[in-house]
Amino acid sequence: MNEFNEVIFDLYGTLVDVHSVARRADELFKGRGIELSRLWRQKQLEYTWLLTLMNRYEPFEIVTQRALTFSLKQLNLSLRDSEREALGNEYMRLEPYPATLESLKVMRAAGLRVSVLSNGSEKSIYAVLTHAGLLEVFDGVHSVERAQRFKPDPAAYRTVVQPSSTSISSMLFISSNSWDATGAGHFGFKTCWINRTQQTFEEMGYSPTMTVDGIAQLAAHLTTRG
Ligand code: LAC
Repeated sequence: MNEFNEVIFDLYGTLVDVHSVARRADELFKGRGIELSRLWRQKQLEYTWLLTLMNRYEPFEIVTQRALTFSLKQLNLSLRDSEREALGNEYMRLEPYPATLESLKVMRAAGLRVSVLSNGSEKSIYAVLTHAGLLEVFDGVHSVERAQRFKPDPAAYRTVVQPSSTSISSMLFISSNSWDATGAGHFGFKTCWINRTQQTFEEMGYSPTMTVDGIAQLAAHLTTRG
């Protein structure tokens, strides 16, 4: 057995690809889908951080819609309200990364408790996991809405630590977002950074406990170590 009892996954960008929305965006604005998708994701994250710094909270779906509205304006792209809302709702229909379901099943079969902790509202997390065909493998679904603060606020990570849970040293927090792995590490979790596309880890005085190039590598690591 390895040292962990529970693996806690971030959702957006870790289990499902936020840039799945670029395809739909590209149908609306030929050749500009990925540009829109990147700005939209960046603004969405900035708004979560800004809200928490201001001691304010709005559900993630609203933040996502506001970030889309900003990004369209910034890029001089226009959509009718109903089209903008429909594009925003694509965030409920994101595609899972390859090998995600199989790898989660391998971890669960090895006796690990499998959870998700996301900035998404509980409603969004269920919608995304259901669409991606992943819901069945999760033992725990945790939304920061309980804390009304977004990651990387420590209160957001604390929502996953139940009074009944085993010690946090037996939990591994996994994210592809290096700022999120950094926040989780500062909170006290051991962390795994999934670096699929050779990104650079944040320079904030923290290094993840482990780094893998995909979820299959993580599953192999956690289930074959002596
Ligand atoms: C989430 C974002 C941070 O799922 O990716 O919480």
